[in-house]
Amino acid sequence: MTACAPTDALRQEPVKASTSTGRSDVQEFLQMYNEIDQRLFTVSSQANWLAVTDVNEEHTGGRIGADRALGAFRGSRYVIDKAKTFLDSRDGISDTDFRQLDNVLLAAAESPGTIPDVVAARIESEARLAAAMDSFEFCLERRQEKCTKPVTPNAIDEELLKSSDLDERRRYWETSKQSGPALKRGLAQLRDLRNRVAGELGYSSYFHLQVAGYGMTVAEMMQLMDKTVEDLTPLYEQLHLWTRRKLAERYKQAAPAKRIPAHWVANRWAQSFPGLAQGAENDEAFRNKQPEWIVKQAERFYTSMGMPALPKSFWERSDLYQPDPKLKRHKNAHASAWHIDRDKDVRSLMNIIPNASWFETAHHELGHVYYFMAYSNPKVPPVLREGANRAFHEAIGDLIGAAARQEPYLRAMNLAPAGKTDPIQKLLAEALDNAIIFMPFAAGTMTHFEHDLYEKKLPVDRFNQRWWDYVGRYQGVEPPAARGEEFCDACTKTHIIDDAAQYYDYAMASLIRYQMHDHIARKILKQDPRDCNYFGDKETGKWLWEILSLGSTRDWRQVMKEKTGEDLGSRAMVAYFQPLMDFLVKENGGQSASWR
Ligand code: X8Z
Ligand code: ZN
Repeated sequence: MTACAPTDALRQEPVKASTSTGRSDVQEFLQMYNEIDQRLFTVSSQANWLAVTDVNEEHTGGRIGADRALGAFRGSRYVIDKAKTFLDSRDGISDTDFRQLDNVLLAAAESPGTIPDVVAARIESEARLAAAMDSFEFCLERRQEKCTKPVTPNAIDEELLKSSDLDERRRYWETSKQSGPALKRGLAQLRDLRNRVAGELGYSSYFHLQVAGYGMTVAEMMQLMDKTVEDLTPLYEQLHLWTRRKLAERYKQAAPAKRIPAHWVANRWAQSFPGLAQGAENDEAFRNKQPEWIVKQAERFYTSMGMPALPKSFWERSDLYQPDPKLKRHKNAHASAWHIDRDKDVRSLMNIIPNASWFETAHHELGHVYYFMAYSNPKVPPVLREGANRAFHEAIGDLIGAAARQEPYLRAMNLAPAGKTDPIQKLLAEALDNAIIFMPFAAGTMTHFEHDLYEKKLPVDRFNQRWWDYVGRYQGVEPPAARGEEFCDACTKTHIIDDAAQYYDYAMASLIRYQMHDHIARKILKQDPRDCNYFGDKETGKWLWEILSLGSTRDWRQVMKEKTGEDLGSRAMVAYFQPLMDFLVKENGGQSASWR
């Protein structure tokens, strides 16, 4: 069996790469484009991989060179003119070819050859800022300008999860914000360059260009995000009220009347409130495991549903664990998945230590990797080897990660805490860890901040104030003390630097995930969505694989409607958590939950 050939249940007939109908001039152009683009993309991905897994001047230079070569091809006048001409004369062009041409133009807009100096400056600035972020050393103690106590992001997270000493918590939280000032000016410059690039092909900003990948306008995306926040606010407010009391008990303080101090929370950006639900989280179960077991166990979930094993090259080429500090190798701290050649070379970058959070993240990353593997098939031309949309890509691993929290599965794998877990505590843990608490951060704070950054050209001396305005408004969280413009707390979030103007992807992914989960539980497994088990279910695997293997050959709205029977929305998510809402309203005794 070749590396990622599907198992029997999922086998597909190989088909020729190009569609047999449609205009031959268009097909000739697309064939040429796909071939060259795939090669240049591979070179660029390899260089980028080196640049983020081993940050040094040489690798940053390599990335800049490879990205410039890719950009020069994608944004060449020839490519832009051809794609535009074909798109204008729609006649006789098949749907797949039309979608390819659309993607060709979107990629061209990232590096238009009509402004080569701006494109070159943007590529360089992006590489240098990423290198500055990836090699940043967080420091707990300094003596005479020298760091005497460096600390890893993993160690900061562990401290914030465990410590109930508020002074210590504050020290660690403030340390986690040290990278902001070092990145602030660079982000302001990069924002201007990104906007100038996007403006060249008529986009109002870089934010607009990223939203265009969904076939949506900026106003439509913002409306969807605002509606999502609105739909989930009643539950978020109840959770917030409950959390205020819970944390106050833990720290032996009076409960905050309104906003929660940021250093009270076990996540650096308060995008989740982990470690609070009783007996539903079981970090201990992971303590005696090897880091490799975490990824293997995640893989087992996918293979149990009939998906293929990860290719051997995944294990050889990925970079999954924390580097040995003695080696002084600087490596990006944030998990990611890579489709190096738009074919069989799939990898992941993580810094796994055995705990519940990395267990979840490993499932997330493998969701991306299985998506890569599924759409790398002859029916999908390389230019369409993407998710139905970017949010679909984010949703798959979260769906499986959530399935891996289900009790029957945890029991079978000896990962469940002793005794039967209260179902409400389980729902509570899910809502706090990554579902409901996440939504005002993703759809509110992050999306609105980046909207203002790019669309409104937010002045650099208002970055931090705007950030905390949104954190306060959407999340009900405040800094331990005033944070002036000498800081850039938004800059400490990886995506603001190197995944720009895309964070609404994750909010939309949450909607997609609950919609898919609802369908799988009720229509395929015929089980209760709050107590079901996909592990080993081949039919669920087949249903998912059908979606994954389409890549972006179909419109995502149609895929959603056909596969789940409804349009994208928050219905399934709200329904799933309804028992938790009822519980919290009682528990909170009808107190006013709002901090506004
Ligand atoms: O960045 C990620 C993944 C990589 S695509 C680990 N996530 C977001 C984050 O960490 O902020 C997953 C959920 C949200
Ligand atoms: Zn992801």
